[in-house]
Amino acid sequence: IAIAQQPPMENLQSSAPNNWGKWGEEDQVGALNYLGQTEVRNGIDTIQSGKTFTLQIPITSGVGPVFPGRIPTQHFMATDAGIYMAGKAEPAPGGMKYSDDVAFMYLQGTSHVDSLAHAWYGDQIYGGKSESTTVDGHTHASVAEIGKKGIAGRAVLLDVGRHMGSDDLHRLATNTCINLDDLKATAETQGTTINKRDILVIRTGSIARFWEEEPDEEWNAMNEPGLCHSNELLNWLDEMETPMIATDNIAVEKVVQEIDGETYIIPLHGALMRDMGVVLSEIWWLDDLAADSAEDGQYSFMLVAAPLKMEQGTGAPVNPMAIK
Ligand code: UVW
Repeated sequence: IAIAQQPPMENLQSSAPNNWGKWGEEDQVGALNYLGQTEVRNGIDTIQSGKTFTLQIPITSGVGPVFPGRIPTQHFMATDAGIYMAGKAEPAPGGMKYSDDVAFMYLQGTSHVDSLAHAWYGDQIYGGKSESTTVDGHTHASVAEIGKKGIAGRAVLLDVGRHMGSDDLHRLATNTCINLDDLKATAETQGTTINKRDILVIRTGSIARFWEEEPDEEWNAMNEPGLCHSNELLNWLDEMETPMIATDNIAVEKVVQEIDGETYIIPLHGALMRDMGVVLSEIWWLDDLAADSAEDGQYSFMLVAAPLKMEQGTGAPVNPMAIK
């Protein structure tokens, strides 16, 4: 039986930035170390009107945009008024009644933050730790470490969907690659200055397709528009000391990428998460924030987000908040 040769991520990444050891051998939060008190104050300085936006998609039972292989959240009522109505339970002394509920969910099955141990190539994860640290729960760089630190700082919305997409829906066509020049051109059109250590929030406009009854093009995780791998992009992100990239698509990047005649699946996860320690966060709802930014011209804001402290988890849900 012929075993397929794996695409050579090692070669692809051989001249790309690597931040292993930069924040100590035992570091678990990578480029989030760039976010300190100064960066939080820089975020606060952007606040003008006090408008707030929550950026999580709704969690709806049985329905939701998920990466192939995952299923949407299943939500069940463990207790509700049915037990009282059926005479199976009495109200508590004093007359109070209550309901309880349970969810089975992929922790990356909604807007979520990935741990730095979530994806890797070869036999090492972020920081050079062995891939064996992921077995039966992450003993290094779990998402709980990001939950404990929290994410707060100045963020910029780069509405690439509005800049490069269709005029009416402000979204990118499926399979569109977003390159560094596109990010820079979007910032220039918006009049946005990207500062060092800014959190990058990139809007493709794509995720809305999932909920449309008659989508202009059917939503499909594998053909969503997203960032594409290039050393130019990686070097710029490294120079900008980018702590985190958040997007409204399924995987930050275009899932399938052809590079120098090779096919790669999520190569930027290898480059950004494993090698550079840049935190990735996906499936955000950015349309309301983007519409407001298009109206008032303010694309920088205070971002506050903390994933749930799922010990040993590879990812966790998040409901980020933008404050303008
Ligand atoms: C994968 O890309 C496999 O997962 P996520 O989109 O959560 O990073």
